[in-house]
Amino acid sequence: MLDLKTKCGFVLILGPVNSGKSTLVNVLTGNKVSIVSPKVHTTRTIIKGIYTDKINQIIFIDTPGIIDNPKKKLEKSMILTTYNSFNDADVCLFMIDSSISEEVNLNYFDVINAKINLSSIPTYLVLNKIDKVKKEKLLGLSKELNKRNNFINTFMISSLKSDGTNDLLSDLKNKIPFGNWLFNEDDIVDLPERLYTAEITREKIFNNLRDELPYNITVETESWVNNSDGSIKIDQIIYVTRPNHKGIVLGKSGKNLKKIGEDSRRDLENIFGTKVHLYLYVKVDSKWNQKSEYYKTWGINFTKTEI
Ligand SMILES: Nc1nc2c(ncn2[C@@H]2O[C@H](COP(=O)(O)OP(=O)(O)OP(=O)(O)O)[C@@H](O)[C@H]2O)c(=O)[nH]1
Ligand SMILES: [Mg+2]
Repeated sequence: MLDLKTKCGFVLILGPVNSGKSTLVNVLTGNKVSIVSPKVHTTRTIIKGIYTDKINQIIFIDTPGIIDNPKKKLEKSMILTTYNSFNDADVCLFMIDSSISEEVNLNYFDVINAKINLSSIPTYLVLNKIDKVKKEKLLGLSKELNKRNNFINTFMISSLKSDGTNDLLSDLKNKIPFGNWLFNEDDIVDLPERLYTAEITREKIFNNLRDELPYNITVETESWVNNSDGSIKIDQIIYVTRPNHKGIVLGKSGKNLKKIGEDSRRDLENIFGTKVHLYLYVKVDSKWNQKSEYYKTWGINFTKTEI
């Protein structure tokens, strides 16, 4: 039976790469749900972060960022996944990095709006990174984008500094429909634990290794054991595509891998509130990014990549 005392809705966060979508999901849910890095295309699939208070349950759908001209198969599949998720949402946040050029942002809007009609569901315009931008620029950008689409509201925020994010959350609570909750009140992320922990390690790879290398890497949780003393033992494999990449991931005397492991373990211990024994192994598999199993675990459609 429909419960009119509770509300429940899906809020999709959509936008160009690096605009701060995952940072916003983490701020709004108050949890580390989705990984963040200064590099583009950090998020590879749909991650659902759950916010619950006494009345409202909002499922924030974080998506892989859009790029103008995707070439690689992984990029195309990721972007297609984003577009396909649009119809699952009650509300959409079109989120951009307001600190980059207005021309680039308007182009992003045109690219995205050509694929999905942003006015077909209630869509907010969210200008992020206002900590780096002058007010006049923000107002100009907001005006131009509002000319192009009938946004139901515009928010200017800094996800990094949690500035304006509470107002956005309050507004969203008014927009989501009445309905029964879909998750338990203490659920924070709708992603299997093994994938979630692999994501945490992938974030450390993005943040510790330079340039293009992280794009050629994936992480798999191979085993997970809950020990009787409450601690968790996790074995993960870091797949690289070339033998020389293995050396770079390891670093001199294993220095890089040690740092990645320490950073990841620290995060995992905070998240799970218990001691974590994390063991990382590096393996070469030149074809990991062409295997359908990989895409399947991530809920990405491998066979269809026409955008
Ligand atoms: N100055 C500033 N930096 C921000 C803000 N929000 C996010 N960032 C930074 O922007 C970078 C990208 O953030 P993400 O949250 O990973 O961006 P994303 O949109 O999820 O990126 P993809 O997953 O690659 O599409 C990170 O270095 C963040 O710390 C903000 O409000 N201000
Ligand atoms: Mg992201």
